[in-house]
Amino acid sequence: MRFNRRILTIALACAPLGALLPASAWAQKPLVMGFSQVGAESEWRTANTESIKSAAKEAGIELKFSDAQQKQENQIKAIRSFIAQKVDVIAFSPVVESGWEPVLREAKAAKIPVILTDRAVNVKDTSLYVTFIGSDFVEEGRKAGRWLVEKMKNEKGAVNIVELQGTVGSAPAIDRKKGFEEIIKADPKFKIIRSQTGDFTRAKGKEVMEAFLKAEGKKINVLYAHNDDMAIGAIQAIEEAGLKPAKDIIIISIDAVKGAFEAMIAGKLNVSVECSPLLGPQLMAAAKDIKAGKPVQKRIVTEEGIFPMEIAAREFPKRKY
Ligand code: GYE
Repeated sequence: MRFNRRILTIALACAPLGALLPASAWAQKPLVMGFSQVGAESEWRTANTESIKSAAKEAGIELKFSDAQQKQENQIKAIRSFIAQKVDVIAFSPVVESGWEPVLREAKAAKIPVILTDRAVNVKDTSLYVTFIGSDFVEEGRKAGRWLVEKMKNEKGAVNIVELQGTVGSAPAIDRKKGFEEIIKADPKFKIIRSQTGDFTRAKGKEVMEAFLKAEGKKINVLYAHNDDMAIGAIQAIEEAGLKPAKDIIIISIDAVKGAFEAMIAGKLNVSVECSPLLGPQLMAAAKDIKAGKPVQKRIVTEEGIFPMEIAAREFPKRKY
């Protein structure tokens, strides 16, 4: 009995100790981040995952990483589990733009800040997330369009374009289409004759390109692919159809991953617009700032360029993804 009372006394004496600890001692406690990734659909995504994991390690942030296999329901489940685990920060790359309000409201009610990386969400209440770190996809589409307009400036006849769209409903698919169309519509000779999703993967890119070739054959002058992986898949389909990629069909894509540089050096891809997947360091910095109560910008835009095949060999050794 006496022994028990002693334990109780010690416990009570220790209880308020935490509150008396200096702030620096609490700062030692690693920040815990729950991250819900889209999947592993492309070379871009692999580099993005790698960037996030290594940046977390470097920043001393404990990362709970979850792969959604390109399914929104899996992302919602993961976010709910992060809320239940009371993580310090939730970050995610939303596979599609819409349908996020309920789960984001749950995170807000639990007072867990949310950071969006890579892709945006379509919500009326923007207080549901703290910041969005990622590329300007509309501008990427415009860059692709501007390159094509310049390339075809002496062309008098129709320019028939086929388009391989990214995942249906995803921010990059919606925005890259919008930006590209905005530029090419200035000249009616540019016509998108077929447009279909290839879900950002090589396999689907190849499959859909085969269908385009079957339906349109030699009428196709240009392929605009929303990412490099789909373009690489399509290149195979074009070769198997007995045509020369980048010559018989001009090919434009987005991301500028290593695979695209290899294709450009081999003379099979004309141009790739850069989209950097190396978002890890910015994400970890933002998470730390948020936890420290520092203000963060609502929108953090990644800086990017464009790489035509003529400079691919020179640029290749400098590429980090
Ligand atoms: O372009 C594509 C990936 O959201 C920017 O997703 C990203 C896109 C990227 O699968 O390759």
